[in-house]
Amino acid sequence: MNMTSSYDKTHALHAAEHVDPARLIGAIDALATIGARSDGGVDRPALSALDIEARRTLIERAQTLGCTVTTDACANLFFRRAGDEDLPPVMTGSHIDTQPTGGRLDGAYGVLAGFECLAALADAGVRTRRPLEVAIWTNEEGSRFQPGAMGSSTFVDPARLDGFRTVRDAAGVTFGATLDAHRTAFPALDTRAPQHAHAFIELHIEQGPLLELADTPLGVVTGIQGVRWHSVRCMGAAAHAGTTPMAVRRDAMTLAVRVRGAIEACALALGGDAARITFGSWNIEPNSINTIPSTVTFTVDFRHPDPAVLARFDAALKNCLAPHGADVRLEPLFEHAPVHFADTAIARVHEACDALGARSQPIVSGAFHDALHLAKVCATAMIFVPSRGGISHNPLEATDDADLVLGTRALAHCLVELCNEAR
Ligand code: HGY
Ligand code: MN
Ligand code: MN
Repeated sequence: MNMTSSYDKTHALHAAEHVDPARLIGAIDALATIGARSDGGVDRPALSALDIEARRTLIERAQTLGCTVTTDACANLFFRRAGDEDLPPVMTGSHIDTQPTGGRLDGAYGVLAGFECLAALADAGVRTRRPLEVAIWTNEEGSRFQPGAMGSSTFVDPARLDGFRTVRDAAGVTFGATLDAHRTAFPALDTRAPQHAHAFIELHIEQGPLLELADTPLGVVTGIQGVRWHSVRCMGAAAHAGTTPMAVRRDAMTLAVRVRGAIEACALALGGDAARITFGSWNIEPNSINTIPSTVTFTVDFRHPDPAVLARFDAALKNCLAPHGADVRLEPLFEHAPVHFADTAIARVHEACDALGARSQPIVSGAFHDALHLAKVCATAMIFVPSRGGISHNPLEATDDADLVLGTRALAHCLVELCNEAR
């Protein structure tokens, strides 16, 4: 059925109605097999062979959907459906790299829902004024290479790429080497012409408990809280576990545990119930049962919605470390202020939820997302669906199929309305 190009509101609803539940869930199941863990989770590190394999399957699918496929210097992928007018596109998408013990939805859902919208538009015969572009942003998780959201960050500020290229993973591989390998893997891909988006809408699982507790199927995300990532390196002296008296030891782990406690106490005192402090990654040298640790390096991940608290945390962190002098070294890895999304984009999300007759509620994201960076250059907002038990970054991560489908229908409605905006 070929719709007229009048761009009236029926197009958005028509596209939403053509979202195919079986096709969406089938695509999620298929992608989850690439990096599948035996416990039902997914381990697909950024720009690993598994990530390349997943990208290859999605490039092939995009080509069957008639999309043009391009990439950029940070290995972001862009799948574009032409509009009637060559205006700045509306973008959607997310990431397909995962945590080591990740779930099958974090990031992947937003990318595959974008693909489902492309397919639903084709099935519905809906044309749009503007192009619609689905993006895969590189290294959103920041688990293999810090910081996170590197792909969307360089899309917005290309000058950041040179610094990112030198970052090394735990095995000593540079991010730049993986980017070069990606280019080799996809030699025929054209480079995307520099062009900012008209708007960006990211669909994502909430990864927390609030929507499920409120029994609300859709979250209208109004912003993202702020984040601080640091690495703390504690130095001691390797010595024999059996012969070295306790009084003369310089045990790096004893120092690290003391420093960790001080940082946690200060974060909770400053941030109260809204504070989120995590010491997730530890590296011990020489990591031997009978040698006193010479060096212990651990990471700090602090989140808070209030910029004043984040600023006070930065200062307090230095005070926590000062008493230990040169034995403790702090390295900043990532920081971003809290973000408030554009009211115009938030309004489109509200409109979509209402048009579908779905209950929704405003929510601020506890996790960061690529929308963090896109919000700097275009009207940006997000849509959340509930996470079962609020669980994420865990193989048990799950969302009811009905919610996954409803979120995708809301995305389709929102994207079509934005695509038909003349300015
Ligand atoms: O850490 C985060 O908030 C995101 O899941 N990468
Ligand atoms: Mn994510
Ligand atoms: Mn994540």
